[in-house]
Amino acid sequence: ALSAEDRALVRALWKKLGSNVGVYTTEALERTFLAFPATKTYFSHLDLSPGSSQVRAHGQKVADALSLAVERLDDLPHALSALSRLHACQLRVDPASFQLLGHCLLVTLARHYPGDFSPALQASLDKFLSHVISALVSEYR
Ligand code: ZNH
Repeated sequence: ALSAEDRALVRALWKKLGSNVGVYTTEALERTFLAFPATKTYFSHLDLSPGSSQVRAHGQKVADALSLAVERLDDLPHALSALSRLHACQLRVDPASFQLLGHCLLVTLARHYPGDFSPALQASLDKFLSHVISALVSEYR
Protein backbone atom coordinates (compact mmCIF):
# COMPACT_ATOMS: atom_id res chain seq x y z
CA ALA A 1 0.00 0.00 0.00
CA LEU A 2 1.03 3.61 -0.38
CA SER A 3 2.51 5.02 2.80
CA ALA A 4 1.57 8.43 4.14
CA GLU A 5 4.86 9.70 2.74
CA ASP A 6 4.17 8.23 -0.72
CA ARG A 7 0.80 9.93 -0.76
CA ALA A 8 2.21 13.25 0.34
CA LEU A 9 4.94 13.16 -2.34
CA VAL A 10 2.51 12.23 -5.12
CA ARG A 11 -0.03 14.85 -4.05
CA ALA A 12 2.65 17.54 -3.84
CA LEU A 13 3.95 16.72 -7.33
CA TRP A 14 0.41 16.75 -8.73
CA LYS A 15 -0.19 20.14 -7.17
CA LYS A 16 2.96 21.39 -8.86
CA LEU A 17 1.88 19.97 -12.23
CA GLY A 18 -1.35 21.97 -11.91
CA SER A 19 -3.02 22.38 -15.28
CA ASN A 20 -0.09 20.73 -17.09
CA VAL A 21 -1.00 17.11 -16.30
CA GLY A 22 -2.52 16.84 -19.78
CA VAL A 23 0.61 18.25 -21.44
CA TYR A 24 2.89 15.72 -19.75
CA THR A 25 0.52 12.81 -20.22
CA THR A 26 0.39 13.67 -23.92
CA GLU A 27 4.21 13.70 -24.07
CA ALA A 28 4.22 10.33 -22.28
CA LEU A 29 1.81 8.94 -24.90
CA GLU A 30 3.97 10.23 -27.74
CA ARG A 31 7.03 8.64 -26.13
CA THR A 32 5.15 5.36 -25.69
CA PHE A 33 4.15 5.27 -29.36
CA LEU A 34 7.76 5.97 -30.43
CA ALA A 35 9.57 3.67 -28.01
CA PHE A 36 7.00 0.84 -28.11
CA PRO A 37 5.37 1.01 -31.57
CA ALA A 38 3.15 -2.04 -30.92
CA THR A 39 1.09 0.18 -28.58
CA LYS A 40 -0.01 2.21 -31.63
CA THR A 41 -2.15 -0.68 -32.90
CA TYR A 42 -4.95 0.25 -30.46
CA PHE A 43 -5.16 3.73 -31.96
CA SER A 44 -5.31 2.98 -35.67
CA HIS A 45 -8.43 5.16 -35.90
CA LEU A 46 -6.58 8.23 -34.58
CA ASP A 47 -4.03 10.57 -36.16
CA LEU A 48 -0.82 9.75 -34.25
CA SER A 49 1.49 12.19 -36.04
CA PRO A 50 3.60 14.47 -33.78
CA GLY A 51 1.52 17.30 -32.35
CA SER A 52 -1.77 15.62 -33.29
CA SER A 53 -4.76 17.26 -31.64
CA GLN A 54 -6.38 13.81 -31.31
CA VAL A 55 -3.44 12.54 -29.27
CA ARG A 56 -3.64 15.70 -27.17
CA ALA A 57 -7.36 15.13 -26.55
CA HIS A 58 -6.72 11.49 -25.60
CA GLY A 59 -3.81 12.59 -23.39
CA GLN A 60 -6.12 14.95 -21.54
CA LYS A 61 -8.62 12.13 -20.87
CA VAL A 62 -5.90 9.86 -19.51
CA ALA A 63 -4.56 12.79 -17.45
CA ASP A 64 -8.00 13.44 -15.95
CA ALA A 65 -8.22 9.76 -14.95
CA LEU A 66 -4.78 10.02 -13.29
CA SER A 67 -5.80 13.19 -11.45
CA LEU A 68 -8.95 11.45 -10.24
CA ALA A 69 -6.73 8.62 -9.00
CA VAL A 70 -4.58 11.11 -7.06
CA GLU A 71 -7.76 12.47 -5.44
CA ARG A 72 -9.00 8.99 -4.56
CA LEU A 73 -5.84 7.24 -3.40
CA ASP A 74 -7.79 5.38 -0.72
CA ASP A 75 -10.33 4.06 -3.12
CA LEU A 76 -8.51 3.35 -6.40
CA PRO A 77 -10.14 0.07 -7.49
CA HIS A 78 -13.59 1.58 -6.99
CA ALA A 79 -12.69 4.93 -8.58
CA LEU A 80 -11.28 3.23 -11.69
CA SER A 81 -13.61 0.22 -12.01
CA ALA A 82 -15.62 1.51 -14.99
CA LEU A 83 -12.40 2.43 -16.76
CA SER A 84 -11.02 -1.02 -16.02
CA ARG A 85 -14.09 -2.67 -17.55
CA LEU A 86 -13.76 -0.44 -20.62
CA HIS A 87 -10.11 -1.47 -21.16
CA ALA A 88 -10.76 -5.14 -20.41
CA CYS A 89 -13.99 -5.79 -22.26
CA GLN A 90 -14.23 -3.20 -25.00
CA LEU A 91 -10.76 -1.91 -25.83
CA ARG A 92 -9.03 -5.21 -24.99
CA VAL A 93 -5.73 -3.55 -24.19
CA ASP A 94 -2.94 -5.98 -23.32
CA PRO A 95 -2.29 -5.49 -19.59
CA ALA A 96 1.46 -5.34 -20.27
CA SER A 97 1.12 -2.13 -22.25
CA PHE A 98 -0.01 -0.23 -19.15
CA GLN A 99 3.50 -0.66 -17.75
CA LEU A 100 4.96 0.90 -20.90
CA LEU A 101 2.86 4.04 -20.58
CA GLY A 102 3.65 4.20 -16.85
CA HIS A 103 7.35 3.97 -17.62
CA CYS A 104 7.12 6.76 -20.20
CA LEU A 105 5.20 8.94 -17.76
CA LEU A 106 8.01 8.56 -15.19
CA VAL A 107 10.61 9.48 -17.83
CA THR A 108 8.56 12.50 -18.91
CA LEU A 109 8.11 13.82 -15.37
CA ALA A 110 11.78 13.24 -14.55
CA ARG A 111 12.71 15.27 -17.61
CA HIS A 112 10.47 18.22 -16.74
CA TYR A 113 11.02 18.21 -12.97
CA PRO A 114 14.66 17.14 -12.57
CA GLY A 115 15.07 19.08 -9.32
CA ASP A 116 12.08 17.36 -7.71
CA PHE A 117 12.82 13.89 -8.93
CA SER A 118 14.57 12.45 -5.88
CA PRO A 119 14.90 8.67 -5.57
CA ALA A 120 12.15 8.85 -2.94
CA LEU A 121 9.79 10.65 -5.32
CA GLN A 122 10.58 8.17 -8.07
CA ALA A 123 9.78 5.28 -5.74
CA SER A 124 6.52 6.86 -4.57
CA LEU A 125 5.38 7.70 -8.10
CA ASP A 126 6.26 4.22 -9.24
CA LYS A 127 4.14 2.78 -6.43
CA PHE A 128 1.29 5.12 -7.29
CA LEU A 129 1.41 4.07 -10.97
CA SER A 130 1.54 0.38 -9.98
CA HIS A 131 -1.61 0.88 -7.92
CA VAL A 132 -3.35 2.67 -10.78
CA ILE A 133 -2.34 -0.12 -13.15
CA SER A 134 -3.50 -2.89 -10.85
CA ALA A 135 -6.85 -1.10 -10.47
CA LEU A 136 -7.08 -0.78 -14.26
CA VAL A 137 -6.41 -4.47 -14.82
CA SER A 138 -8.60 -5.62 -11.92
CA GLU A 139 -11.55 -6.36 -14.22
CA TYR A 140 -9.46 -8.56 -16.53
CA ARG A 141 -10.08 -12.28 -16.25
ZN1 ZNH B 1 -6.66 4.02 -22.04
C1 ZNH B 1 -9.38 5.39 -23.70
C2 ZNH B 1 -7.35 6.03 -19.30
C3 ZNH B 1 -3.67 3.13 -20.55
C4 ZNH B 1 -5.76 2.33 -24.92
N1 ZNH B 1 -8.09 5.43 -21.61
C5 ZNH B 1 -9.12 5.84 -22.40
C6 ZNH B 1 -9.91 6.81 -21.72
C7 ZNH B 1 -9.35 7.00 -20.50
C8 ZNH B 1 -8.20 6.12 -20.43
C9 ZNH B 1 -9.83 7.93 -19.37
C10 ZNH B 1 -11.17 7.53 -22.29
C11 ZNH B 1 -12.37 6.72 -21.90
C12 ZNH B 1 -13.65 7.34 -22.36
O1 ZNH B 1 -13.67 8.08 -23.37
O2 ZNH B 1 -14.67 7.03 -21.72
N2 ZNH B 1 -5.72 4.49 -20.26
C13 ZNH B 1 -6.16 5.29 -19.25
C14 ZNH B 1 -5.23 5.29 -18.15
C15 ZNH B 1 -4.20 4.46 -18.51
C16 ZNH B 1 -4.51 3.97 -19.84
C17 ZNH B 1 -5.42 6.05 -16.85
C18 ZNH B 1 -2.96 4.08 -17.79
C19 ZNH B 1 -2.44 4.63 -16.76
N3 ZNH B 1 -5.03 2.92 -22.63
C20 ZNH B 1 -3.91 2.68 -21.88
C21 ZNH B 1 -2.96 1.91 -22.64
C22 ZNH B 1 -3.53 1.68 -23.88
C23 ZNH B 1 -4.84 2.32 -23.85
C24 ZNH B 1 -1.62 1.47 -22.12
C25 ZNH B 1 -3.00 0.96 -25.09
C26 ZNH B 1 -1.71 0.86 -25.37
N4 ZNH B 1 -7.45 3.86 -23.96
C27 ZNH B 1 -6.92 3.09 -24.98
C28 ZNH B 1 -7.75 3.23 -26.17
C29 ZNH B 1 -8.79 4.13 -25.83
C30 ZNH B 1 -8.56 4.50 -24.43
C31 ZNH B 1 -7.53 2.55 -27.51
C32 ZNH B 1 -9.95 4.64 -26.74
C33 ZNH B 1 -9.38 5.85 -27.50
C34 ZNH B 1 -10.40 6.45 -28.44
O3 ZNH B 1 -10.63 7.66 -28.34
O4 ZNH B 1 -10.96 5.74 -29.31
